[in-house]
Amino acid sequence: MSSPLAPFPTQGPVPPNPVEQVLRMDRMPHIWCPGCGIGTTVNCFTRALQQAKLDLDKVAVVSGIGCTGRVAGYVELDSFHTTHGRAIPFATGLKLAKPDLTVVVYSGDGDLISIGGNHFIHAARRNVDLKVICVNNFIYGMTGGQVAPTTPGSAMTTTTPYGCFEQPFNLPYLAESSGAVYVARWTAFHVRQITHAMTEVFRKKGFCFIEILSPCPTLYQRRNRLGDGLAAMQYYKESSEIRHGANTRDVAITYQGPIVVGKFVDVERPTFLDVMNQQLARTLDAKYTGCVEEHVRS
Ligand SMILES: Cc1ncc(C[n+]2csc(CCOP(=O)(O)OP(=O)(O)O)c2C)c(N)n1
Ligand code: SF4
Repeated sequence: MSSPLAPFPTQGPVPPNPVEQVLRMDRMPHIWCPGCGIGTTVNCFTRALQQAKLDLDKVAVVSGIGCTGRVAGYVELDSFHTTHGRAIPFATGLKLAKPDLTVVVYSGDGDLISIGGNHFIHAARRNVDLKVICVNNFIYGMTGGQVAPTTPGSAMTTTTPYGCFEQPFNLPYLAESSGAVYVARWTAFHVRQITHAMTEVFRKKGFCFIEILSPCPTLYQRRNRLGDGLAAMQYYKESSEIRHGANTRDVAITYQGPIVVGKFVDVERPTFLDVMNQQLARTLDAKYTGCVEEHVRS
């Protein structure tokens, strides 16, 4: 029986890879381990940028520190690799100084929710117009696999050798209750849905949060004897249930348990800049020009 797939061409010019246009190819090979899910999310990100037809000169990526934090260094955009936990305050400053930019924060669960947790809740409360992408591998990857505020109960990490006994954050619930206007969760298996979600948030104003569950075969999978990156993908595929609009209270993750994915929140609320402009115009009347850029610079 003949194969339904066309044979991969082995001769002739290699077609250009559309993703490469958005990557700093001179920095390749990247540092991520085989089977790590971070690169998969970056692939989705580059495709979403192209699908949303954004002017790439008006997109900035801000990362903190960690394996995920390295994303900023690999994208051919104005990108900033900041300090640990400070991606959100840096991005907030950038957005307030240059309101016409699409500002993306791309970081790990430890960076965003542990050391950066306070910044996260306040930026969501203020509805700062940031697109926050959180790669959640349930662990501190870069520093050797310590427990994170997302590590599920009973999971092994270097700092919980008898199993984690802390209650992890349910990130979609945290984001929604802090004030995020868009909240979604996908896994590294759901590449089309991730790309779609990223495209949606590029078009939306306000604090948008996408959590992406992602394998860390080197630390999380290995310590828990969960197999390689492919085994993690199999787990995501078999255990995920798409439930758009699910109550975020009900989407907490348990160790190797079911995973609720989907778009949970998509609402409208005035952004920090909208409210600030209204308030200052009301108070200062004609003296207020409404040009935030000028005010910040003067
Ligand atoms: C102030 C400060 N504290 C601690 C560290 C060490 N550190 C670097 S990355 C990191 C955690 C990274 O975990 P996560 O954000 O989950 O990213 P991953 O590496 O898993 O992608 C820590 C604790 C640091 N660089 N700076
Ligand atoms: S240590 Fe884990 S998170 Fe970091 S690159 Fe390797 S697999 Fe990815």
